[in-house]
Amino acid sequence: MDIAKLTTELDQIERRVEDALPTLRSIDELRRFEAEILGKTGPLSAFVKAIKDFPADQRGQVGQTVNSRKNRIEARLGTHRDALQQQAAGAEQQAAASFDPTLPGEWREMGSVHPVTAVQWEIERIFVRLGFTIEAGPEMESEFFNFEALNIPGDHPARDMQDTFWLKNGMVLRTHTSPVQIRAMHKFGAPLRTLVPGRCFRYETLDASHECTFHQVEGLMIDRDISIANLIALSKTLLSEVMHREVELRIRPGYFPFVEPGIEIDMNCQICGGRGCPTCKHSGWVEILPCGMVHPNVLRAGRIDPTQWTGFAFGLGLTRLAMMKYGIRDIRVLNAGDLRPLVGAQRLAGAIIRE
Ligand code: FA5
Repeated sequence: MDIAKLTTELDQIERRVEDALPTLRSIDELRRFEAEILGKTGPLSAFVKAIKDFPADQRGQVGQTVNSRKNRIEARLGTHRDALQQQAAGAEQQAAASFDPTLPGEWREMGSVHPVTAVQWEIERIFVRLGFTIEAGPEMESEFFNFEALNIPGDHPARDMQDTFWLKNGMVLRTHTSPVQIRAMHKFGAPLRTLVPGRCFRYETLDASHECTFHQVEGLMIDRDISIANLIALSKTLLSEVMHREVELRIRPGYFPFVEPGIEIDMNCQICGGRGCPTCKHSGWVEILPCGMVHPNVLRAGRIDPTQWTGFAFGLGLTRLAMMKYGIRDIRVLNAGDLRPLVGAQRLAGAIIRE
């Protein structure tokens, strides 16, 4: 390369810089351009490296030319940086001066928890106040915990009460939260107060009030001299606290092999006010809280002495309670993944959580 060609190429670089400056509107853009022109792999570094290839008598002049052009370009970019920084400071000042703290804030749509979660948290708060611990158990459960330990042996007709998903490995998807009763007894012994919210699975025909995946909350209290009166009083308090009003309940005998006596507590349907609708299968009542006194065989399976201790257990239909609370007519919308039918309920649920 000769000096004339070098000068032409330096001219071109300077022109490129001049052309680019008006398009560089932010410090970031400027920084990127600077790196392109002045960086190690840029054209100016290549010229600096090339100085040594010129004949010795020309090197001084070439060096001077390259350095002075480099300084000029650096100065030009520096001036542009100052201008951009001033502009940014001015814009900030202007924004601060035009900020009106009396204007109403921007409305942002709030997210919310799922209605079932909202009711679950509410129930947990009530029971934690009463000294209950919150437990969890596995959703894939052994036949022993799901049935046998709950006084439902293999040949017992009560196995047909809960349509079961059997897995290839011989386990089941738990059909109820009751297996955690036994797990909690093994873990804590007596006395014991525990609450177990959780997902359950049944091979059901779906309708407005039956899903194959739904939530229950198991409650278990074991102590000395626990009676069915304690259970009924607690159930009434629980349901009216969750619904935030007195609710009409119907108590009738119920059969579950793991309790004796067993009772069913139904709530009058909050969707139709008890007149009858598809949600309550036109009966005016919704099965919500089956419960009873823990069967001695179950206490034994839990390694608790039934001559010393008594207890009650319940298996609240959490999903159905959430439907009653938020006026959700069809259980299928809860798991459908379409948020639109849930929006109203979720707003209410959000309000409850923020209370
Ligand atoms: C049981 O699951 C017993 N483990 C409850 C229990 C626990 C009784 C402790 C006594 C002592 P049941 O099958 O009735 O019982 O179910 C309990 C509640 O879960 C029902 O009242 C209902 O509200 C709800 N439920 C049951 N099946 C479904 C379903 N397919 N979809 C939605 N909710 C359901």
